[in-house]
Amino acid sequence: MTSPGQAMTEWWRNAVVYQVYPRSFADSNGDGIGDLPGVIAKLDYLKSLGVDVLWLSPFYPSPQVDNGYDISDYRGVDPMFGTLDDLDALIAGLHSRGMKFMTDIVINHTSDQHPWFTESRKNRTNAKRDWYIWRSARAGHTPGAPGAEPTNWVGFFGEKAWTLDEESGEYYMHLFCKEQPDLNWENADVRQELYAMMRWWLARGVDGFRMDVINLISKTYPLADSTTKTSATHFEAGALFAGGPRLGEFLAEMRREVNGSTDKVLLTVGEMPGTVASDAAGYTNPDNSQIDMIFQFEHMDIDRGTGRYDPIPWRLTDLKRTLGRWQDALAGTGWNSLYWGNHDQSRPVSRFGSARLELREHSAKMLATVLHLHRGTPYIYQGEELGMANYPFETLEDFDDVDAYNSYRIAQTDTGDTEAILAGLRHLGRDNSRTPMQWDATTNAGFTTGTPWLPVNPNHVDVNAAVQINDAGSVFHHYRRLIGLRHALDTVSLGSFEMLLPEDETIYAFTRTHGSEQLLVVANFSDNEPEVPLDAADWNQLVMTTYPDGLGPGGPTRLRPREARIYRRRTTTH
Ligand code: TEU
Ligand code: CA
Repeated sequence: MTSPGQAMTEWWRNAVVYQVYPRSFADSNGDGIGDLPGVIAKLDYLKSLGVDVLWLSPFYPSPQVDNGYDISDYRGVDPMFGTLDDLDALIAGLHSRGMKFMTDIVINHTSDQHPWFTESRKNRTNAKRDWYIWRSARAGHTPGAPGAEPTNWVGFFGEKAWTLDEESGEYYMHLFCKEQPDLNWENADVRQELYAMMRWWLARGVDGFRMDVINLISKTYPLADSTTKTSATHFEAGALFAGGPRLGEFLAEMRREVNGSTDKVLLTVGEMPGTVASDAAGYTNPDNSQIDMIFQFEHMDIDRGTGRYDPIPWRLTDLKRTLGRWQDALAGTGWNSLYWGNHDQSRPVSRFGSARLELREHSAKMLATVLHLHRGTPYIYQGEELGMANYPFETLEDFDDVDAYNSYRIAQTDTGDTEAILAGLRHLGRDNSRTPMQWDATTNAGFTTGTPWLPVNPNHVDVNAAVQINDAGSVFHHYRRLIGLRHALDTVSLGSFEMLLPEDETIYAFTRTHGSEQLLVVANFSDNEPEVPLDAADWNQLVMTTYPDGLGPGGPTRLRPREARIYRRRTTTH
């Protein structure tokens, strides 16, 4: 049993992961869609940032109904992104620079174009029928009639979780689009085929797996109606389609079959929407040999009202309460993933930073400082290191996301308030993080020589990598310094966490302690200049501040707008 704070020696304990959404990162052939050669061309950029792992979102053959999270061939590369040779070159390029490659696998569901599903749906008796979740119409109901779905479940994109296959007269389950049928993990053949696929990727040099919605692979059987109103990010713990009774068993089996097949220490990360901290502590406890860390969603809910695209004012005390709860719950033997954004979330600087343009950079640096000084593994989503912001979407046609279109259509029928859903999508929509990476101030931000699949943010003339790489005071270099601090100090990666000022709605403050070294982080989440209600005499070594000129006129006891500071001291009491 590893004791709290005991040195945990896996390489990823002080690593920083950078997520690339290939479609929007760099386009090498002018078709307006990012691709693998484009990623390869930017490896020196990632190396200069100092990140350790590249997490690549799906690049596999896919009809692209959900931008690749609907896979039709697990062992290939979609021609729009390149070839397997390109992928091998990417992995080799990362390894030659001392970086690692984590691939994103979607194994709760496949595309409906996957050969397994086209076989499975042929008839009720074929060998692949039980590879998916098929059920007859609800007793007493005619297939296709309203209410005939086997259960009342509503999926993540707001639609019913069952679609009738006219051919066979049965329904199949899909917790996302109808083009994403759920695999039946109760079938051992399915599991073994997926483990074999994962081992195939290990043989190609993969160093880890990000597993999409992996807590959905164990459903609660027999399948029954849900008694709680659940939506994508608001479902109560124990929802019938998440975190079912066999999840730990499946994760442990996967670890034996996949991690156990290599001497490499892999990084395994499970995306687990709706999981609560107490469950996560079990999944990530090394003694349980299940998974290294998980993506949880609790802090992604603090600014959502009844629906995923129903933005509400959020409170700093709520943010501190949830992040603090997860730090405490995973303090001993668990492990956190730390993130503000990814390809499913809007840009953190627009969501949690200042509305004032002149405070955008300060907001980005402050948010980065707070996140990267927590205990766990920090994730940087492409462009976050530049302070990239939400795009000024106007009409529904500006978006290119199935989740946006579904949500709009559901709002049309449910409330009729299409302005409200559009406002919600503008603030929280996934496409905000999917607009092209901003490399420079030229046309299309250097992302493509063609027409980009999503428009480039007009602010790229000011917010771009080229200008920031040459500016030591930029957001880019602040991220680089934070990564360097994590690599240098065990206190950052392993130190115990204590939240301070839990009831303060302006300042986020906490300490990290490891042996006799203690760090203090104080961050101002406001546009004002609050007093720092802490004993400045105790903290005399300033490690870092997000303002270029050291402490402001207010000295150590006053923070400037959206400023964060890191202090260090030696303690004798530890
Ligand atoms: O997201 C799953 C998930 O947690 C959803 O609630 C997600 O936040 C949703 O997309 C809300 O808009 C994963 C992938 O990250 C996402 O891109 C995919 O669309 C989804 O699974 C299905 O594979
Ligand atoms: Ca391309």
